[in-house]
Amino acid sequence: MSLTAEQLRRFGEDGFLVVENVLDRTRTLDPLIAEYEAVLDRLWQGWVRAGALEPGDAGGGFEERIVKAYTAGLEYFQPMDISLPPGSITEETPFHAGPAVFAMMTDDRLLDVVEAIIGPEITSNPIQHVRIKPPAVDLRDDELRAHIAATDWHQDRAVTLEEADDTRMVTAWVAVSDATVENGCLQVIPGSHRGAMIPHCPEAGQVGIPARMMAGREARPLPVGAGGVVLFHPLTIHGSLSNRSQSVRWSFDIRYNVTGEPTGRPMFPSFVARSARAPETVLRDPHAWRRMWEAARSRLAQQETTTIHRWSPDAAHCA
Ligand SMILES: O=C(O)CCC(=O)C(=O)O
Ligand SMILES: [Fe+2]
Repeated sequence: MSLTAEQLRRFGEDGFLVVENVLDRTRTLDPLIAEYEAVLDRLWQGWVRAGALEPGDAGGGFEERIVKAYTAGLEYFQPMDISLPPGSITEETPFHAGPAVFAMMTDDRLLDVVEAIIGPEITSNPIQHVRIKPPAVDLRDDELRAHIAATDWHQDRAVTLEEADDTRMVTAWVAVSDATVENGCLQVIPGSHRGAMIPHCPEAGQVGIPARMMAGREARPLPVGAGGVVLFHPLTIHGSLSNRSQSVRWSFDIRYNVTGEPTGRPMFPSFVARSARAPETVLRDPHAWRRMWEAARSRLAQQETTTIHRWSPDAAHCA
């Protein structure tokens, strides 16, 4: 699967592209969902053992368990995320770097569309997350985390360090459940990638573009079916809607850059996902990938804090 000339032209013009049916349901999505069910099952057993949940409470299916865990104040996000968090990291900081996630990130059909945009020397960039978002009605009023509630307007370039300001990269936003306007799909400002990087501000638990910089811009929501992907440029302004549905909205956002260029998060591990020039450098072992993250965690546990972006709330543009 590749992109047509017309799709590439639209990506160049708009700064984003919706591609339906990239990931195969039985080959890629089902194993991914099964892997996360197992992760949640282990978490659940731990919560029961710790007395945070009633022993008899099976919780129901995946979605019911997510909502129940959230409502009980149990932290499900970080143990399911495919990255370490910013700030303080310890040897015990949980994350999930499972084989089905690795298979999704290195999926041939996905890499084909990425190759159409950044070429055949592809590095998996470590700026990556899972987003499993409960219905907004179930969220606490003060819930502001972008992996759980709606995401504020931002450019992905702004969540890299300066070293990656010239890196050729692309974000692939992968829908695991159908993403709809109602359940909080991605939204973008078409054509915004042709502008410069806008100063961002750390505020309200996220890093976002100050509201006055968003005035007069027209947003486009991007619904996409499960297995579909939204590709976008690192300067494309985007965010996501809040989940007004009754069910959980689930996506991954992963990134790729041209091999050899700075990832923008050098303290986290990247790997070669595809290479025409040096195919022997491609990482094929999911366990080696997990060990890279474990090694990064041990390293980062030695330091007080891990900083992942350049923005200060004290900057003049944030006043
Ligand atoms: O899914 C979301 O809420 C936001 C995703 C995002 O910011 C990204 O994919 O870069
Ligand atoms: Fe983003």
